Amino acid sequence: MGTSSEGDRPWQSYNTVYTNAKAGMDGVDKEKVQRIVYEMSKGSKYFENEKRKEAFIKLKIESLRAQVDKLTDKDVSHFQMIANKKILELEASRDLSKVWLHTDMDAFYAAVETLENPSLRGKPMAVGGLSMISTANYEARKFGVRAAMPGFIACKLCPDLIFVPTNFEKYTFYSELARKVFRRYDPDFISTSLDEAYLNITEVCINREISSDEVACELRNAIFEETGLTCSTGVAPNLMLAKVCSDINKPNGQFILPNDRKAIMTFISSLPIRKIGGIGKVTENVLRDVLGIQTCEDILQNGAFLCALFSSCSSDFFLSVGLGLGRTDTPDIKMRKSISSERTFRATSDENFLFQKLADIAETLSNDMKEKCLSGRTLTLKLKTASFEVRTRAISLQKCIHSKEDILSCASRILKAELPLSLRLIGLRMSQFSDDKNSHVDPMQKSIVAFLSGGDANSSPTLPKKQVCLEVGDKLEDHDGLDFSEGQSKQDVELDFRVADDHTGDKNDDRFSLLCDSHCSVSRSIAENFKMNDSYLDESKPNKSVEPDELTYSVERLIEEVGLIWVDDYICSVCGIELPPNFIEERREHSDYHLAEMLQKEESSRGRAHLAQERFVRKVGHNREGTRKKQKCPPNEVKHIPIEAFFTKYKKNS
Ligand code: TTP
Ligand code: MG
Repeated sequence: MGTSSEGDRPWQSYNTVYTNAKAGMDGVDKEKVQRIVYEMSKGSKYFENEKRKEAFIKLKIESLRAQVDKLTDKDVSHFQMIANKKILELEASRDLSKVWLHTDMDAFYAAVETLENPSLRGKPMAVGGLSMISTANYEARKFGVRAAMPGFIACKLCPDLIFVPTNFEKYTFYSELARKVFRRYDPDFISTSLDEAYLNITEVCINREISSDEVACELRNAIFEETGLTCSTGVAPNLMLAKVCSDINKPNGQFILPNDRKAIMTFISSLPIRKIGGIGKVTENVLRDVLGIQTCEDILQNGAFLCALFSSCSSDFFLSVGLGLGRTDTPDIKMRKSISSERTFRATSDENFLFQKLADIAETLSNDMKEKCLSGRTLTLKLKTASFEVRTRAISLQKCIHSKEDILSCASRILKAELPLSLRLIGLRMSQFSDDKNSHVDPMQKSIVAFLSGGDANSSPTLPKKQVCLEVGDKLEDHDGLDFSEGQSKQDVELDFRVADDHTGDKNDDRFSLLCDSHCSVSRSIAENFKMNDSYLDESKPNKSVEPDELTYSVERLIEEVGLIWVDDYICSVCGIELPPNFIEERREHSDYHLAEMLQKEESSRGRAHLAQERFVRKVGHNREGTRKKQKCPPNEVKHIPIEAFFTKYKKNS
């Protein structure tokens, strides 16, 4: 962030996700982008929030530096021995027998829109709107325009930018076409978002006696033939490296890393740590500023310090990155946790229409359940109101049901209690199936924690969360393992990613706190802002120092209650932007963005305290005593100042 020591170019140290390069942004004038982003944000609540985050990272860095300074030579050689031992053990686990391919569509949403409207070809365009864009084509990226950037900043960077609204149905359609191709190569492929997947192509290479290079080429051609869209692929011995590789020759390219230790170590040696999934801005800054680590090779050279400063889990993770190790197996996930169906439509309060939709959904759900021989006891109704507020209401039944009539009868009762309402989406989800031996955790099921870590998910002790379960080859974003009715959001999944191999139960675990800092920093800022604006947080423990998991959990709840949840683990309930679960940093940034917007609304209604209070209660859905209130007030009662005005207003005043 800008300080006096940065003289007249404070933007040079202003790094948000907007200034972070994506594929196709190599030649971009980074300083110009930084300056524009800085100038458009300066003085805003968003900017203040960024500053708070920076301050938090600085504190973390200072404290770690102090720890380094205290280490004696004897300490260092002790930790060097520990590091050497770990490296030997990790090295012994190296598996070079698998060939993994990661594939990622190029400028996916933008490419779909261009396919359907060829007049967009060659012109800078972004999918989204003035408040937020989902992605930009490669022409727009040359100007520094990128996904997760507010559209009004993108306009400033590229005045000729064309905006196209998002159309999720289209992207799902093309994604399904691509998945049909993936299945030919690996029926158990792992899909992590609509546009990317991991395929184990080991057997294809062996059975057809062709190289991984040829498979990658063939697959890309097949995807192009089926969809008319290009993708990029990476091939490597593990999932972590395959993902890094698919980004190297983007767009419409491929990169093959051979199953050879020497080749891997050479590749890894100059690789910036930020390229590794799971290493975000906070970790990058901390490792760089405390130990001077920039590349994966630097990690190995700092093994002793990493072991001294961080927990065993964290240092294992860092060292495995330094050795270019990653998962090599497909998760063995057999059981489904829930099944759902939903429909989106133009917002309406016509009750005949809504009940007809409900009947259609109940029929689809019932048919799907019959097909899979399922019968369930918990029915959840999901509603999205005209103002994008998402509500879920769950009902637990005495017996398991699966027929359309039974489902509809229960669902109708729940829906009736919510009406009158103007709705744009209705969904039904059935869970707690009759063959669930243990209603919450089936030992056969693995959470994403286990999937990424290869460990035992059920032993992950730190977070009070449920588990998300997948079926082999099923798509991540479609799964409903979490029960919203119990006050948990699917953002837990992101935390799982971050604490992937933390099974120690040690709440002081450094890696946990380090890797969760990014969450906590947002979390804290949200919490702090709430403290400033309304003492929402539990007043019985105002000065308690909160454990990271506890803090994160309470803020997860807070975010959910102020309205931001990731519907279907994909769609922001506040603005409708789609943001896959693996875009951890973008999601964090996005939450901050809404936080800033929300604070702006708070400010704009200052002086009308009674209105603000009413709105706050309405938004949060709770009164002070914590009982849920039904939302009945019309949504636009309080004047809404658009986010772009919010940014500029503060600039003028500064
Ligand atoms: P990405 O694969 O990250 O981006 P991309 O496919 O647009 O471009 P490329 O892979 O060539 O770099 O994301 C896939 C889609 O996910 C993207 O087209 C739109 C959506 N998305 C969002 O909605 N919000 C985001 O912040 C990001 C990063 C992506
Ligand atoms: Mg992509």
